[in-house]
Amino acid sequence: MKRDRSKELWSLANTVLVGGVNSPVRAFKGVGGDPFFVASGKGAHIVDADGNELIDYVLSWGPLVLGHAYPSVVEAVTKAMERGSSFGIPTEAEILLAQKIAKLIPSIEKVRLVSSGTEATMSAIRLARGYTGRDIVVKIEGCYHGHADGLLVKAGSGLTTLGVPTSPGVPANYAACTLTMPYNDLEAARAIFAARGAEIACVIIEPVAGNMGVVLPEPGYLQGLREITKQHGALLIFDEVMTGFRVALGGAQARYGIKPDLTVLGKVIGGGLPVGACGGPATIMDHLSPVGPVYQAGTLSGNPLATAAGLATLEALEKPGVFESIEKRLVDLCAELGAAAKEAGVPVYQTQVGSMACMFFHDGPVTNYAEATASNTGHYAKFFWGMLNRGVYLAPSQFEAMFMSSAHEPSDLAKTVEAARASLKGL
Ligand code: KE4
Repeated sequence: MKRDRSKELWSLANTVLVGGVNSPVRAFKGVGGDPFFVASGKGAHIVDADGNELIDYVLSWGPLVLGHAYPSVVEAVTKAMERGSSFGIPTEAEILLAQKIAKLIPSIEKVRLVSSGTEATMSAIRLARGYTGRDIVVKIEGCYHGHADGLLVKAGSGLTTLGVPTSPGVPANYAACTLTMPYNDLEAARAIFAARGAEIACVIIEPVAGNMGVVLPEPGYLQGLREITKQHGALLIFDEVMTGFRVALGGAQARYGIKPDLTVLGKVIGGGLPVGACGGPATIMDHLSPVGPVYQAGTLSGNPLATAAGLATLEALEKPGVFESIEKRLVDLCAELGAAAKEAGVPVYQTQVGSMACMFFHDGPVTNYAEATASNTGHYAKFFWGMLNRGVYLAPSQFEAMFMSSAHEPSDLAKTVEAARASLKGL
């Protein structure tokens, strides 16, 4: 596949952008080689700078659940732009998006909109500390919650891909306020709380882990965390930046029937524009400024363009049958990919829930970070390039998720399976 223009852009990018990118996962370090540059996207397809058309299963790392340039989203953002892109003054659109979020996610009574998932998790942590008067945050090894200082401890996504799960630059005394425990391990949770329960402000977790590949909660795990946190007066924060509107229309909390104290959202609620959100009961949320003392702010928080894109996306997604049809497409595709791996004699362990999935090059099971990181990343890299050279774009790391959209057609899925059969051979 010709990539001359991408190569030109890549060398140019490296003269002025650190590592040639504005987010590390885009640099293809997890699969080797150089990234391509994208020129446009429509539906399930993207076109790179050399005119190669690719079926996209990354979808901007999750936001584009309707595919690229979805007509009603384009129309909503265009109209909003014509009315002015930002005011720093309350607008009706912010109310409408917050109402939609609160309607779809019952544990959310009040919302604070921000401009990224990182901002949302950072705000939620500060709120939990302010609300409880406690300092310690507990996170899960391999979960990723954006790049706020205290959360870059044993984190997933790009940190795992790049082999630096705990980032330099975070003061040791601050990192000491973050404790970590393995996913799916209630004994570890009980031990941490037995030792330090009175100091713990919150547990923050991706209810379905999506940043060490996709790892599902074992039966009873989330309920156990809910009970332990309640028993010790700590808040349970569900980071649903990725799982929100992907694991279920009401998020993982709806699928697994768990009511967190705070929920963090992003990605899908911006429809491809910068939106994050923190939400929960008013009794907690009203501790945020200007009602309460916990300060939180943002120039572009809730801006008209992003709220227009997010609202149009959720309105299209909540239409009867849309979410289910996306999930069905992914279930069918995963079955075919598993069959292709079996046919090729390649050991894989597959996970899928809602419209997100993962194929670990691993005998299985994969239930936590230690198991996920034992995957054969060499096999993954070969598979990635085999698929890309056959017109299918998967996440450039074993430790990310595969996403489906409502725009993927049966012909896309058939082409994907054919490419997989060829790419799995000889691994
Ligand atoms: P952002 O700050 O990137 O909008 O959101 C951070 C974040 C928070 N929580 C979860 C569960 C997330 O998955 C993310 C961001 N996800 C990564 C990909 N796994 C974004 C891609 C990137 O870093 O470029």
